[in-house]
Amino acid sequence: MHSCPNDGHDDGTTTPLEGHAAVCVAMVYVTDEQIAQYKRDGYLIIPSFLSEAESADALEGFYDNFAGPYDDWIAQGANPKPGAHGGFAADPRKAGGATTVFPWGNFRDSPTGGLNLCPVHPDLIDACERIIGTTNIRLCEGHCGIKYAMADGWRQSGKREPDPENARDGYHQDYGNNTIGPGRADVEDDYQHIACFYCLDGVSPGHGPIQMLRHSATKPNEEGWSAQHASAVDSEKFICPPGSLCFYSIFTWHAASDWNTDVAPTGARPVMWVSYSNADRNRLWDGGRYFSIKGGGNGEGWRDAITSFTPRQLNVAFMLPMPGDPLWTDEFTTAFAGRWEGWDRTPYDEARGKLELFQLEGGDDAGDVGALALSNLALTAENRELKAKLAAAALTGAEEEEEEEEEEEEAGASAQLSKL
Ligand SMILES: O=C(O)CCC(=O)C(=O)O
Repeated sequence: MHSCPNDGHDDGTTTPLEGHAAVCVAMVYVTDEQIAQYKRDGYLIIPSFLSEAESADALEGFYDNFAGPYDDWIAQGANPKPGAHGGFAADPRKAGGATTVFPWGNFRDSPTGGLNLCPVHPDLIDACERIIGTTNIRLCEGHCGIKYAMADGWRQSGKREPDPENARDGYHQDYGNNTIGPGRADVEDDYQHIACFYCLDGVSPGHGPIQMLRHSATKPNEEGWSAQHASAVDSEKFICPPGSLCFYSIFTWHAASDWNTDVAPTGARPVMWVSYSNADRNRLWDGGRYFSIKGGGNGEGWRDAITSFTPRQLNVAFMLPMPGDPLWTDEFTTAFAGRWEGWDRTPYDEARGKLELFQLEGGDDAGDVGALALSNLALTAENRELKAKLAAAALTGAEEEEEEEEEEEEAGASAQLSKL
């Protein structure tokens, strides 16, 4: 058993503190069983994911950088004024203006790292690596939001909820804002893009808890099924102590809920959204804030760009791999086309078709596809072999062409001679 400074989780497991990681044996805090549960249910709630000290520091960092607590909001007039994150918020206590997105200032020199620890907590990184199945992952998102006690179901974004006229306030999946990738049924998730909510303060009944719907309760193909309806029996409210974390996926159905001032007349619910995705070369389109719909533009802008850009323009703008990349399986291409009506899938299908033909025919005729695939294939291990084959075939093809040309020239010359 190692001994090293740790942050002492409630269940006795430990995380080495920064600066000691190299000499400590890191413990797995989110267990394999919990990860299996996450994949089975579509979400996983870990109460008190942050230690008490981490949680308190993060909350102070939240008030300093993003928005003050309920008392500040009341003291400032509790106006439903436009504030941070497109809704209502008290002024931050220390930052000049509300800072919604990671990274934040550590104004108090917090010993645990303050608000910035949340998105890059070693236990979170460790769990995300194991869920995604690689250490090559990247943080895509870390941003704050707050909801204050307000009557009549007002939410932080400034809308009433549940809002029958705006389905986005009901049960929904998050992929629409988090990725330009295709929509999927939650059970088809490939777990390459993880979303999480931190509740930085305790959430009690009445505090507008987020509601999570288990995979097993989602039956989108069943006639008459609606998430809204299913939630009445099957959803779990994220009621928790401070510093709790809920892993979910961008395809998990979930919803906001009303703040209930009868039950909780005062208070606030500060949260942080965090997401991670696979950082493989051909997944870089998937979720980094500046390559997601959350990062910029609007729905119309994204639709216009995706349906009018050439493959190369899509490649430089959003890191969408070029035709010929292994990402563009028939299934993925169809799903992508399903999301972006008007997107031209032809170059992707053609390149895949040529590659398949090439592979089927044992690489005898590299032709155009050889050059195309050579320039577009990801330099991953599984592609190296194919790349070498293509190069060899392209070489053989060129030699054969040269030989053919020489033969033709010789034949032409002897025909000329025989005419003389
Ligand atoms: O904060 C909430 O109450 C709901 C959040 C939500 O549904 C979302 O971020 O997708």
